[in-house]
Formats: sequence, C-alpha cells, structure tokens
Amino acid sequence: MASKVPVVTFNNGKSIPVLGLGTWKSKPGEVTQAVKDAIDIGYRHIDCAYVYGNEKEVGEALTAKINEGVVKREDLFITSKLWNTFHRPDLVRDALLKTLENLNLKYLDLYLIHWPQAYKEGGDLFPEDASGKIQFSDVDYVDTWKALEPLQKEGLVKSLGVSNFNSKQLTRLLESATIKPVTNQVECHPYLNQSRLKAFCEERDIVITAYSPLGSPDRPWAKPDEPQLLEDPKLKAVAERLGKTVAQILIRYQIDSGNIVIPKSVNKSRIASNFQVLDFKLSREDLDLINSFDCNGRFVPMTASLGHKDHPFENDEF
Ligand code: NAP
Ligand code: SBI
Repeated sequence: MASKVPVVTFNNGKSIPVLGLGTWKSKPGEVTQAVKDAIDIGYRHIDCAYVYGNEKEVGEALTAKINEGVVKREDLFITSKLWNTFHRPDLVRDALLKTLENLNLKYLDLYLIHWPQAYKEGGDLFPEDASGKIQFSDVDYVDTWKALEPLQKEGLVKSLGVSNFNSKQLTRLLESATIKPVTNQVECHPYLNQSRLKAFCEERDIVITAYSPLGSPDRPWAKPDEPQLLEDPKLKAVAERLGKTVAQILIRYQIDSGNIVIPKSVNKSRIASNFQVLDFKLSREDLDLINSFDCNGRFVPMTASLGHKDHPFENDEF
C-alpha cells in the first residue's frame, strides 16, 4: 500500500516520508506491537538505532507486516544509526551488518553517524572507567564517514547522514566527503528551534530531521521541576484555538518548517493521533508565534560525554 505521507526529496534524489515513528525507549516487549500498529495506521518511516537495544523487535514487526502483504519493503523507509563505540573504520561495516541482521533487512534507507564523538571501542556501549566517566576514543568522524561511503556504493544503505553534528563539524565533513550527508538529525522543538543550524543546512541542501519533537517527556534524566513542552500554556492556547492536541501542533510545526519529524509513542491511540496531522497547516503567524518560544532549551544535552574533543554542544557552537 502506497503511503499517504508527503515526502521530502534529499540532495541525492531519494525521498523520505516527512513523518516517522521514533523508537528510543520503546521497550523490546512493546515496540513490535507499536511498529505493527504504526504501519497499519499509515506510517512508513521508522527511526531506529543499534543503541536503543530493540532493533530485533522492530525487525519482527517489519517482517510480519511485509509477510502479511500490508506493505512491501520498498514502501518502507528504515533509518538506523552507527553507535559511538563503532566509529573506528575497521568496525563500521560489521556494525551495519549487525543492524541489518537485527532488523532482518537487506538494506537500510538511511544510516546515520549517531554522534560525532567516538567512545572506546570493543566493549560496553557506554564504556565507563572506575570513576564512572565515559572513556573516549580519538577516532575522527571524517574517517568514520570515509568508511561509510563504500557501504552505500555496495547497496547496503540507500542514503547516508549524520546526527547531532554542529555547523563546524558539518563544514569539516563536507570538505572531505565524496557523498554528501542527506540529513542532520538533531533535537528540534519550539524551545530549541535550531534556526541557525537549519539555515546553515538549508544552504547546503541538507534537511533537518527533528528528534524529541514533543520534548522527550520520558527521557530518563527528566526532573519533575523541569518545563514540560506538552504542558506549555502558550502551546495549549494555540492547540485549543485550532481544535488540535499540543502534540499535533508540535508535529505540524516541524512539517510546516520544512523538517522531517519522528515522534515516539508505544500507545496505539497516540500513534494514531500523532499521524492525524496531514489535513491542516499552521499559518505563517502561528509559525512565527511558536518560533518566538525558543529559549535554548535542550532536553538531550549528552552530558555523559562533555569534555570530548568532538562534543557538539560545547563552546556555544550551533
Ligand atoms: P518525543 O518523541 O519528543 O516524546 C516521546 C514521549 O512523548 C513518550 O513519553 C511518549 O509516550 C509521549 N507521547 C507521544 N505522543 C504523545 C501524545 N500525543 N500526547 C502525549 N504524550 C505523547 O521524544 P524522543 O523519544 O526523545 O524523540 C523521538 C525520537 O527521536 C526517538 O524515539 C528517537 O527515535 C529519535 N531520537 C534521536 C536522537 C539522536 O541522538 N539522534 C536523540 C533523541 C531521540 P508514549 O510512548 O507512552 O505515547
Ligand atoms: C540511549 F539508548 C541511551 C542514552 C541516550 O542518551 C542520549 C540520547 C539517546 C541517543 O543517543 N539517541 C537517542 O535517541 N537517545 C540515548 C539513547
């Protein structure tokens, strides 16, 4: 069944559905049903990663829906990400093959370098020293990218991209890349609207994929006194005026800003209502209003690897 979701065309001519399902924190015991429900509802784009620890269970849902004849492989858009402990060039191909095996796929539509900063190879995904500090690796993300390029030529991935790269890191990557990244997947929502990074990427024909578009209320480090995007009174007022939920406004805000958006849910009715955003548009005035809520409010600061030479969010970089 063809998708009803509009697509964005990448700089390499391939296209991606503008709305996808996020899977970080979706428990292995619930993600299979969530992905099956999402496909039945009409989602065709699923955002995965090795580090989420649930790729096998996502793959079970994809296989089931393909075998049931609900979708064909070519109707789906599946993204995964290379984790920080596999940046060393000799580890990259096997990391991708493991993800393909987990997902039971012959190719990915999109493979991203998950973070620019590399971690110590060969052990835990978050390799800590005796004092609990993450152990870094000095592998350069440009060398990781060079190891990824032949994998696209081999047909194991259709497109390559990055995640959590700042503008300086993208500039450096673009100086050496023979394949240009199609997207930079970054945190993006009204409290952190990424206007400078977005303009920078737009000039280079790199599309922004907005992660944590609902403010990631289930992030493990959330504190009760922190602001909750979904509870913002100004967003509630917009939602009430338009007869929509705050989540629908937040998702439509990304689409109308020209971004791809990947809200996570494991709840069938929220998976469905998050998809009910294709029959309305926000006005220029409402987009400007929502843009004015920006406050550098980052919910996913990756503090565990602060101090790494390639940490993307240090020194006021954008
Ligand atoms: P999010 O999508 O902003 O928020 C997910 C949370 O919102 C869950 O608690 C979910 O609960 C709840 N929710 C979903 N729909 C809702 C609705 N309609 N009303 C109220 N609550 C709702 O957070 P996220 O998971 O951080 O980000 C989305 C995806 O982006 C991730 O899953 C992952 O795929 C990707 N991501 C990538 C990176 C990266 O480094 N590249 C980092 C973060 C996230 P239920 O599940 O119970 O509905
Ligand atoms: C994990 F599986 C564990 C921790 C963690 O923290 C930062 C945010 C992140 C990530 O790197 N990508 C995500 O989607 N969430 C994550 C994932």
